[in-house]
Amino acid sequence: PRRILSGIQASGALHLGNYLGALKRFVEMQNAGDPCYVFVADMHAITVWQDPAKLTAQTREIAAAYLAAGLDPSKSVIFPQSAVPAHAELAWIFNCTARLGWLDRMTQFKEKSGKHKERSSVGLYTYPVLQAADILLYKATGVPVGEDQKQHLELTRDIAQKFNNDFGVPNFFPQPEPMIQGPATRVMSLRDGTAKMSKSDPSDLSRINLTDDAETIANKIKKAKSDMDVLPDTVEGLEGRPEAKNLVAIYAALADMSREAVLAEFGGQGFGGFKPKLAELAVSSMAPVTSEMRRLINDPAEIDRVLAKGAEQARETAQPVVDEVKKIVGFWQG
Ligand code: AQP
Repeated sequence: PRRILSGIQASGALHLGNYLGALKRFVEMQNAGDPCYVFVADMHAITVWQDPAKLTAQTREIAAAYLAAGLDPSKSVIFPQSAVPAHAELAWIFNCTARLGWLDRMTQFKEKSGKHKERSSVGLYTYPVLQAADILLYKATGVPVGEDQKQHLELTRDIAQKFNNDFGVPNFFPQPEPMIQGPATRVMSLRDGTAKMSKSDPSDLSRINLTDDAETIANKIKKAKSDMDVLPDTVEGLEGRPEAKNLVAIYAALADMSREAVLAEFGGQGFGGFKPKLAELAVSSMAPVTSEMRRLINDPAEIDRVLAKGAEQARETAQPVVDEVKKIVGFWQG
């Protein structure tokens, strides 16, 4: 089987993009029988300022979302990144493998640092190197992520290859495959079909949060930007209509249908008919997840038990790999 690894940053509220692009996919892979390592990326979160008291709560919140979405701690290893020191150790070694020129090309850094590059943390710049360590430490072969992470995954593959070449250890690190599949690899803003749905968008109407109640979800879909035309019969007919394309993709992902099948059902109808159906579907598929998430957040002891057990299992897998890497690099062995 493939070994699956993925994570989500502990940096605030999760949205529908994270749910469809990441969370839901982890659960599908777990249920297909692939061993899954799923972590809460608290070390990635602090690449931008995080209030320490909130960071702990946010870490539990992501863990609660994993469990609520259907990850099962008896099948998947769920852990906080910082509880496994090998992530930081391997990231340092990879900082010495990766080239400045490679990192200079990363578009996410350019977007997130914006006009304030000089004032960004060094961690934000080397973020993709830590991500490479996260993945290769477990010799993961499959990484389910959204479209926005594709470039970072390519960097991970470059780092794996250069490490193997530099130290003459062919195939020591595998080449992990990005698993960017399904109808919702890039969920767009509800206010602008050309911008990614993102937690940093100042407009709350642009996204559906996993903590939104049914009424809020329905209202946001009602207010979502759309156009005056009816829905087309074919996927090609969605080209040039970014908002329509996004709403159809969201419907397809939530209903586990292809976009073709959605259009076979709704082609010829206007948004006045489609939006209420989408709202109904969004509420009915998200409500069980959000209510279970709320229950778990009120029971931190249960979450902490899961994270402690997961951290122990993750350390057991990671430690021999990092020990081997240190030997390969030539670090002194006592
Ligand atoms: N809009 C999206 N559509 C599909 N997948 C998405 N992901 C994020 N946004 C979308 C996927 O969610 C996983 C977790 O990503 P993260 O921890 O890196 O969170 P993020 O990218 O910081 O989330 P945001 O909202 O995009 O944050 P900002 O606003 O800070 O940029 C990843 O698999 C990601 O691909």
